[in-house]
Amino acid sequence: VPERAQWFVHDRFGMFIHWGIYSAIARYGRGGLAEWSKSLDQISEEHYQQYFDTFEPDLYDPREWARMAKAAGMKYAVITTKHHDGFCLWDTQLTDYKAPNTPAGRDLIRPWVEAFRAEGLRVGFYYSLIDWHHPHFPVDGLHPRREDTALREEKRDMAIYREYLSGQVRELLTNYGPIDVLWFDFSYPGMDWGWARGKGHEDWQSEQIVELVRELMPDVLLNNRLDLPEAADFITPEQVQPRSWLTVNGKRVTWEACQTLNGSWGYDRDNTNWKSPDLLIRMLIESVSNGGNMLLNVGPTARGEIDVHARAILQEVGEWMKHHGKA
Ligand code: FUL
Repeated sequence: VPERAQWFVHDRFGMFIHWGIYSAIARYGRGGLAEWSKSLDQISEEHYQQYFDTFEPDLYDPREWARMAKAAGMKYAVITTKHHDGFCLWDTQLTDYKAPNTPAGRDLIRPWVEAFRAEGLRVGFYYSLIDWHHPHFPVDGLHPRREDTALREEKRDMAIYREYLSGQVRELLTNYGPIDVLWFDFSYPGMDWGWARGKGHEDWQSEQIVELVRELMPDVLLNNRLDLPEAADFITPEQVQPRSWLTVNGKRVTWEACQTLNGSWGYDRDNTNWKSPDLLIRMLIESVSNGGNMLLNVGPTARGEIDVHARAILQEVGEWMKHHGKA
């Protein structure tokens, strides 16, 4: 394990936070993932706009989130600065599609970073490579084909989107102090980006993204979703529980299983499929005993609250952690 990842393999337990205007939809898309609603339920740009126009997180108190994470025994946290819908929680200068232009009226990432740092937690940024809002994002193979798809594809220029992407990465790595994890999502080796565009890292020019990241912040940890295995500090099994130490080409690697509380990443109001604290603790133990981390997700509401069920679960996990000297 390289020097920069020492803390990661020691700390082991983190909080994942999926929050955005999709949190207001608060229900699952067809695949069961609330944050995918726009794509899976084929919500039009015009219709989706209402969630932007009414995004007002009056209960948002990142200090409370940070206290909750800490009390649960978590040592770091990763938040969605931008998810696939393209909405940005920070005050980016590169698009108007951002929290300061909603009724929220401000950068929501800055106070988040300050609050988590103040509780002694490390901070990470999730950043979506996919962007359903950007006019130059290639319509990808996962996005349902619509009537206007061909037309939209024709006009797209990946080079413009790449500029945007690296510009935003630059903002995130220069305006918020040291960041511990950069969690890109997603492009995998061999993934086919569909009709209009090439495949994976060549299209993203992931090598250049990595170069930029390393120039700006040599010690930030990078996940493996840039389709560039050699640049990854850790790999990210999703919603599966590895039962042994994960390997790549026969070599043990650093890994982090990301897990949901109820199957959805984004807030899903009617979903009562909660994992029990007992199960989650076992999953954490299973991860750690096999050399892995667990990044456990919460999906706050559009008002900015971590809902009462999630809170109760975290609290119980925290009691176990405390009892075992881990919190
Ligand atoms: C996936 C995304 O598509 C999901 O919405 C979620 O963010 C998960 C952690 O990664 O690839």
